[in-house]
Amino acid sequence: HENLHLLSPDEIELAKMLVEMGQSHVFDHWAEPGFDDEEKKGFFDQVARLNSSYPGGLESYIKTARELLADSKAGKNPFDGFTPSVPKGEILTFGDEKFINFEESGVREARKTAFVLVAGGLGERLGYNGIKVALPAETTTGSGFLQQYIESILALQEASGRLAQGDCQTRIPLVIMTSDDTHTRTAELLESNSYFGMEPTQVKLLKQEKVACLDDNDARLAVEPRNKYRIQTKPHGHGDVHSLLFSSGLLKVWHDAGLRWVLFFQDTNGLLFKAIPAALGVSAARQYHVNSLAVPRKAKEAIGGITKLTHADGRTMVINVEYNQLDPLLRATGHDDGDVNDETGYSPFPGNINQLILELGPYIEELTKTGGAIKEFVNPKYKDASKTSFKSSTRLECMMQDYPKTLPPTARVGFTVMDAWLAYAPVKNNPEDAAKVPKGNPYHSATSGEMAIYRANSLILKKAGAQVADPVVQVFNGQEVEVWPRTTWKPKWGLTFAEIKRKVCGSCTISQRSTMVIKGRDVFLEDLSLDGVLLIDAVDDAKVKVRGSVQNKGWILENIDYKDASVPEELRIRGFRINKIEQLEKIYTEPGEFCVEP
Ligand code: UGB
Repeated sequence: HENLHLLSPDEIELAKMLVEMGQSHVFDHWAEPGFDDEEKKGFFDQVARLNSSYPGGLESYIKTARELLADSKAGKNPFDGFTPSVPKGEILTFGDEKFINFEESGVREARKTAFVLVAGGLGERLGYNGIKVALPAETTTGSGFLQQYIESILALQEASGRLAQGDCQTRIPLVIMTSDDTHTRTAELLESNSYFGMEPTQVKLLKQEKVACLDDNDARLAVEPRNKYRIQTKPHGHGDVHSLLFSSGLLKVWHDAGLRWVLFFQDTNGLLFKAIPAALGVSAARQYHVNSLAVPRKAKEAIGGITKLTHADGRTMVINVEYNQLDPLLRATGHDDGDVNDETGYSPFPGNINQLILELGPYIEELTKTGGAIKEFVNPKYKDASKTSFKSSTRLECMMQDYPKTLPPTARVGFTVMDAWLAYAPVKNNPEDAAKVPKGNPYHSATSGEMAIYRANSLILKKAGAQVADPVVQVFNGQEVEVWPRTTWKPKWGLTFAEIKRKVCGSCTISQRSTMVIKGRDVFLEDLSLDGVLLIDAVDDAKVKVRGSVQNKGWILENIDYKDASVPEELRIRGFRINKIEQLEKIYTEPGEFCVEP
């Protein structure tokens, strides 16, 4: 009370709200007026931010927290009354006619799509000190995840524009959700790399705020241990992306500009854009309001399972069930073995890779009702079985894939299953944890993420008619991986299978120890026999044919130990580095027709 005269009317309102919500303890031990007055202002700035960034404000946050904490204490099953079953969706096989048709229509849809990258997570499991989108997706070219994503969107923009009678005006929007942990470094990465070729106005960064931590089952706000004038905060989860998009006003801008889709994706999946054209094609053909990309999932693998839930009262929904909930849910509903592989060697529940395509119109309609609030959950770590106190403060969390939970039953919620080798290879686990992954399950490490890119490219080239040598098995950082030839290309060279097939002609062969990098749009491989390293870099108007035999000493993968601090962290987490011994490199800086015939 003695500090009241220091406060503005808005601050007094906030103080009242806190007291009414049973939070007067946050003012305990405040110094008398004249002491720490700046800190007190800082406290109200923080409370104002916490209040305005949460749909319904802090009051609503505290109320929801009390309800969810009571449910958690009572051990209430969030799926009470629901029976799980395997839902039906579109299952695609890479390279067949259906796939090629979906890819073509997906490229058409791309110019009506906004892309949203959720990149607010620090990636604690990976133990990398930088931001994950800056990590090289592979070290043959060193190109980072964000660079690859942006180059893929630009390639889609160009290809989509070409199909639409040469529309070169369209600029596909990209939103990146950041957090305090990633914002500055993401902005710097973009600025210092000229936005990787995008118009700066095409890219918008939306920063998510953290939410207040809670000390007990009454949802008492946790005060920072080292600063009594601050409330402790933690990340709220990737579900924030919906309310942020809604409050930014961007959805309306996109709708007015004639866009039809919003595509959400995560920070470290180097394969993602190989799956996007076909998935967009599926959304358009099936008129899905929600289309989740999925891959066959090994039972107990740490990705959610897409599940149909049918309630005793008749309600149904198709939704992601997180990996830690699927097994107990199955056991509780008569599946005594829980989450197990079937005769195919995979769980019957497709694995959610958290790439969602939402139809913009129905999305706006829904968010107008909800304000973008997503069903939350709480996961307190209790001190003991009485569940009365926590080991450390907790907070509410939400996930972007829970968006369909509030949709009416009429909503068309579907999914698209792609081959895992084509669509999904995230970089999430540090070397030690990856080495402990059960045999046969994916490592999801920097090592496996990079190797997956080479494998996917090799398999695509094979399907396009090239003879690509089989991989050898090598061990890096304690992980056994298949090492295929290191073939990579810029997205504009081959965005779809049909395009790649057109550029691989005659009888091409690539040996296992080879590396091939194509940085050019109109590069054609004709009867190429590669045993070594070939690098082609050409401007867009240079048409380059590569023929005949290329042979040289090439580039070799050398093991490194992740504990060796003298090696840069982005290499250590892979367990290898590339020793570049000899290569054939051709660079074309002028338009024209060229032939490489060594
Ligand atoms: N992220 C944010 O932008 N903000 C946040 O507050 C938190 C994360 P994780 P997670 O694909 O393998 C998800 O931590 O949450 C971003 C799905 O829930 O990598 O454990 C972050 O930057 C799960 O169903 O993953 O698991 C990153 O880009 C499964 O699909 C993204 O959100 C799993 O991903 C995901 O964050 C998976």
